[in-house]
Amino acid sequence: MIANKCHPRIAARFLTRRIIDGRDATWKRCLTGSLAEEPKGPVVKTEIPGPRSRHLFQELNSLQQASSVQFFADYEKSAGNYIVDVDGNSLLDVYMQISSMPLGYNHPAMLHALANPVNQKIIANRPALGVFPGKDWPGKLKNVLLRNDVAPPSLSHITTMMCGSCSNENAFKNIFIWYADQQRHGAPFTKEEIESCMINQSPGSPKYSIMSFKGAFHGRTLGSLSTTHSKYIHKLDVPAFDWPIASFPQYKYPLEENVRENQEEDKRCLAEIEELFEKSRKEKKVPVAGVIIEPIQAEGGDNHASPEFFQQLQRIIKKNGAALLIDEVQTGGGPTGKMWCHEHFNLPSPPDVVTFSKKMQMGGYYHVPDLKPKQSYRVFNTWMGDPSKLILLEAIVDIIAKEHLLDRVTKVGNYTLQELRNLEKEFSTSINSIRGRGTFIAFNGSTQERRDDIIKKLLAKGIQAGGCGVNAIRMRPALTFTEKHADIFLDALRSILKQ
Ligand code: PSZ
Repeated sequence: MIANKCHPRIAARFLTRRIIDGRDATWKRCLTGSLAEEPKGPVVKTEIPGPRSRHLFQELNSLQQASSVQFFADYEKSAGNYIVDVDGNSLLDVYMQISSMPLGYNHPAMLHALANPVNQKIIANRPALGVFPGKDWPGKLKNVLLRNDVAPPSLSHITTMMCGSCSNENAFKNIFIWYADQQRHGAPFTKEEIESCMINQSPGSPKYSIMSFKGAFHGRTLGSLSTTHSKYIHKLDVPAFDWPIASFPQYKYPLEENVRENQEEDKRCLAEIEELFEKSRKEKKVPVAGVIIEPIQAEGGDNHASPEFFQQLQRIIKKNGAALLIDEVQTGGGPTGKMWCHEHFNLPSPPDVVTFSKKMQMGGYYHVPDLKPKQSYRVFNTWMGDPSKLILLEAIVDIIAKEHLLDRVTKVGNYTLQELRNLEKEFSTSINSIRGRGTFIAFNGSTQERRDDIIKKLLAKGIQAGGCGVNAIRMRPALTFTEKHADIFLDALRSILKQ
């Protein structure tokens, strides 16, 4: 990887000049490198949050509930794998805006795409995509989101949306519409259905459900929140659908030493899923129209399940005439070493729906042709996505392909996992359960306090990491994360564990 010679601020200045006079070509030189120039390593100048962050916090907190803010960033100065805060601290960012920055900060290819005058018109004129899409929209969908090396294998249809929550929310609706159409065997809507739906009563508003899993996170809008079960603070005081919730496998690590127990765990969960299908239909009379599952439960603590579990799950779902929705909001876009994590599972047929957001820049879902609603305006909103985000995604997927970033993710991920396992051997009383695919990696602190303490000390050493679940520390670096960055993380972790 060639480091770019040009600081992002200088690049931005050239970009502005180019926009102003349209003649200066020197900006191009600034944008040909593949990474914005990164610091050589983390630089910590103040405690974090520092005085400037604390000052801004007071200002923001007087306007809104801002207690979740960790520090204020300087996005002009941030570069590649490093986030720079307003107090001048440069932090190696292995969390990347909750897993949503595929190429790190100020990637030249993304800045370049934004400077293109054609793209500026796309950014300035945001369409209501469901009614007035631009002339290039079908082509863009085909060439970016449905590109062979981007779309999940064998999924030919796409609905674009805004965020992860609303992608799941609309995918649920899409599944219910498909399910209802099957129940009425394609017959037209009845007068009773049309009238009853207007007052939220059946048969127009049917009692169907979406099955989800304990520990899952699928977002915070009302329908999605009913399928989220990671933390009470997300849910408390908010009415929820009483939909079935199954157990997600809880494995013992290391996997090689616990094969039989973990297979038993798969069986236990699969039996429970079969039972819930049965009970929902027969006892509760709320049939399950779809099942939503993360390929790796992320917010819930980086819980993995085996390919065999997912294959059997798909079999059970098909047997029950329901749809399988794989939520790849956090796993999609390459961090597991494949564009989509479910590609690791060798499913006999494609999942019915795959939702995405985060690294894909824009929300939405891929789906099988059967799920295309028969009427217009069934799944719809004003924006239905954002063409300006597709400009960025186009630049991103080009770089992923050109620089073979998925192979790199696999290589760096394997290296990091191996080194973490070595650390675990040495410090088994502090960390355990090393797990991951690609650079989508996590390990547990021996207790929640130990986990929190490690994250705090990593930050003091200039590393921005994140927690998940009860006691896990997770890595969600950019796809441009290298062994060099991994070593900085591992050295810091080692010195913390040694203390
Ligand atoms: O606390 C929060 O709201 C967070 S922290 C991390 C997320 C949300 N992740 C979002 C997410 C996800 O990880 C999965 C698997 N599915 C859906 C979502 C919701 O996406 P957004 O946040 O874009 O609505």
